[in-house]
Amino acid sequence: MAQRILVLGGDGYLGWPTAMAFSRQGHRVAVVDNFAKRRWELEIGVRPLVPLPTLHERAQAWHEVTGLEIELFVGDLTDYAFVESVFASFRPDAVIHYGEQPSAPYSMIDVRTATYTQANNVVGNLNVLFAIRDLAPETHLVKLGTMGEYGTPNIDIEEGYLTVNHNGREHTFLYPKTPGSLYHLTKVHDSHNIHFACRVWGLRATDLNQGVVYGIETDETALDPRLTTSFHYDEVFGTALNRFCVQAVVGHPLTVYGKGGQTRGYLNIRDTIQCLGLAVAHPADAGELRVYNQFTEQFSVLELAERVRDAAAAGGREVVIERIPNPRKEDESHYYNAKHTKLLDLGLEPHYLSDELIGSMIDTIDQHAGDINRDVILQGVKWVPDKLRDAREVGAAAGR
Ligand code: USQ
Repeated sequence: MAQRILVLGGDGYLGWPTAMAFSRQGHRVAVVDNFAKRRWELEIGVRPLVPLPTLHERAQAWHEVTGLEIELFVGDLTDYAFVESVFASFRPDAVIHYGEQPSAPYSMIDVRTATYTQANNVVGNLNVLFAIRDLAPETHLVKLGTMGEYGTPNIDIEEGYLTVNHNGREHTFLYPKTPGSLYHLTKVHDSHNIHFACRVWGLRATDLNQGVVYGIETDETALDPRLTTSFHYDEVFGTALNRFCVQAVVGHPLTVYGKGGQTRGYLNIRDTIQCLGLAVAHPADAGELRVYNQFTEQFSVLELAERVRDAAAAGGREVVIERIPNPRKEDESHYYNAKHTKLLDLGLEPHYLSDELIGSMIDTIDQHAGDINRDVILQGVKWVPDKLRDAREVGAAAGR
C-alpha cells in the first residue's frame, strides 16, 4: 500500500538512493536536508568522488527521468519550529531518519566537532520524537542506528535486547552498549530516547543497527549520471571497503589500521535499500521498539583488504596492504558473533560480497580516477591526542 514517506537526511549517501527507491515503488516521498554534509566537506577540505548536483537539481533530474516527484524541505532538524512545520504539512505515515552526522572520525577531531555531533544528533532525534508525539502519533519512525552501538563485547550480540538472570530473577533490557566513538555514542543516546518514547508515549519505532555499508550503485542511481550518490573515500567520511577500492585504483597501499582483526558487520548499499523497504512494510506496534541488526556478513578489516588486493590483482592491478598505526582506540583482535536473522526472516535477499562486485566497484571508481585526491586518504584524526598518549605511556612505564 502506498505510504507518505519522509526521508530525513535525503541528500546523503544512503538517504538519496532510499528516497528514489521508495518513490519508484509508488510511495509519496519527501526529503528533508539542511546540507550540513556539504558544509562539513568544505570544512575539512574533501569532496565526494563524483561531483553532486544540488538537491533541487537531483529532484528535477528524477522527475525528468521517471516522471515522479520527490518533494523537498530544506531546514535543520535541531530547529523544532521547522520540524513541526514539515510534519504538519506532509503528515508522514513513516519517517526514515538518516539525518545525523554519520562519521566517527569527524566526532573525534576536537571538542567542537564532538559537541556539535552530540547536540546535532541527539537534539534532532528528540525533535522528531516530539513532532511524532504531538502531530502524528501513529507515524512509524524508522531510525538508522548502528552496529557500533554494541561495540565488541566478549559475548554474543543479540538483536536489540538481552535477557538477564540476576539473583534468581529475570528481566529483558536494551542490549548493553559499549560504543567506540563519540559519534557511535550519539546513536546509543538516540536508541534510549526512542525506547523511552515508545514505552512512555506509546510511539512505534524500528531501530536499524546497521553495519558498514559499501557500494556505489543502486538500481535508481544507475538510471542517470545526475542521480549518482555521495561516495566518499577520505579518512573522515569514507568507510572501509569503499576506501580500499579507491586506494586500489590509485595504487595507494590499503590502509589497515593496527593488527586488522577488527571485525564488523558489512552490507551492500542495495541491501540497505531492501532493509528499509522491509522495515517500512512491517511497522512496529504502538508502544513497540523493534530492533534489527542490519548487515549481511562479517569480516575483519584485514580480510576485507585481502579481498580487495586479490580482486584488484585479478584485474591486473598490484596493490599492497600496509598495517599502519591505529588512529583509533579499539580492540584489534576480539570475539564477534552478532545475530542478524530478523531481516532475513522478513525476506531480505542479500547481495553478498563477491570478487566480481569488488572488481566492478574498482572499474566504476576508475572512471573517476583523475579526480581522486590522494592527500585526503589519511588526514590524521586520532582518538587519543599524542600528548595524552605519551603522558599515559610514560606513566605506565613508571608503574603509575
Ligand atoms: N578501518 C581501517 N582502515 C581504514 C578505515 C577503517 O582499518 O582505512 C577500520 C576501523 O578502524 C574500524 C573499521 O575499519 O575498525 C570500520 O571503520 P569504518 O571507517 O569503515 O566505519 P565506522 O567508523 O565504524 O563507521 C561507519 C559509518 C557509520 C556507521 C558505522 C557502522 O561511517 O555511520 O554507523 O560504519 S558500524 O561500523 O557497524 O558501527
